[in-house]
Amino acid sequence: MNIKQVIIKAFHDHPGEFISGEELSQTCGCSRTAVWKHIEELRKDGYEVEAVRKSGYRLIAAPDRLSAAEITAGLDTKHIGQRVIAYDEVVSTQPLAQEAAAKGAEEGTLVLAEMQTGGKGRLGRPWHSPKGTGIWMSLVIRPAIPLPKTPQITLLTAVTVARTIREETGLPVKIKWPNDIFIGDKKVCGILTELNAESDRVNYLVIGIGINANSVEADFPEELAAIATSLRIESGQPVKRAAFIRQFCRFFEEEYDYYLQHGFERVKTEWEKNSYTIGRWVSVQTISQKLEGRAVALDDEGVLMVEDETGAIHKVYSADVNYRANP
Ligand code: BTX
Repeated sequence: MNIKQVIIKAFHDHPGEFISGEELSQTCGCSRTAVWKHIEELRKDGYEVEAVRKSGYRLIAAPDRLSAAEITAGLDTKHIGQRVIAYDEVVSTQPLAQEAAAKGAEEGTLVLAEMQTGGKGRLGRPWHSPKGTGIWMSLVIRPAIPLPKTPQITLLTAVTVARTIREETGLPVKIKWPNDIFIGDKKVCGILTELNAESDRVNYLVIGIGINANSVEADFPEELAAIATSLRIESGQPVKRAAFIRQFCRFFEEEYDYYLQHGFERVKTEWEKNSYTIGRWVSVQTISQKLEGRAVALDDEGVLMVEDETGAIHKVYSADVNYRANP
């Protein structure tokens, strides 16, 4: 941690309290003048800090910016989110996270940006990522699992995002196969998992997560207005993005550690419980086939099972699913 990060952490550890210059200088291992200079820099970054002679410094308000210091201050995970690479504007966080992973970035590294000019969805689709409104982040993980199990990680991520939204906002969320989070009939989050592997060994996964956090209706272009929503639109409250990300990191680590030790069962149950898809009549387009039927369950590996009109069960590994009125 650099000195600014240490000061921010100290403020987070003492909410609403004054911390003396002397105490901060000891915590940071630098002079009181150096503390003062760093406080000035924090002010330039948008932090509102009160300074009172003899009492010290007190944080009045932190900016809603996704800096590494804001996210890691008070984050009590072992790995997930402990290293954050934060940008103002990027094309997409995905290739940056892949590059970091290829250079050895440790498990749990988060790459995020205030804005993406070329945010990526699945199958080359765009992901609209305007400035300062969302959570656009890519998480690097290195699970020791066989290649065919990697789609389970997308389902695990969806379950974790859903839980975080519920806990942080109280909103009712549903997961749409395989990786969209919906509130009502509108998408609030998309997940894109990319993989680097050799034969049967996973080197790393980069999980891209896009959450419309504080967007207002005017932030969505016309083509998204009817299909997209944000946490703020739904709850009427702005979301504290750094706190949201910390909570996501905690839940992800808990779920991921459990999964690595005990397998997929818990994610499967949780996914089915939160599913928008199970029980619905769907039309499925894979690379090789098109079929219609009722989505009945996930199998033990996380594959979607669809029962057609003849009662035959089809396994859907990777596909786009559209919803139909029940026949
Ligand atoms: P997807 O292919 O399931 O969804 C893309 C589709 O969703 C688009 O074609 C469009 O219809 C719709 N869409 C685009 N932007 C939004 C939005 N902001 N809200 C709701 N709907 C939208 C989902 O792909 C995977 C998205 C991952 C995004 C993250 S952000 C961090 C990381 N970096 C990056 O470039 N991508 C990931």
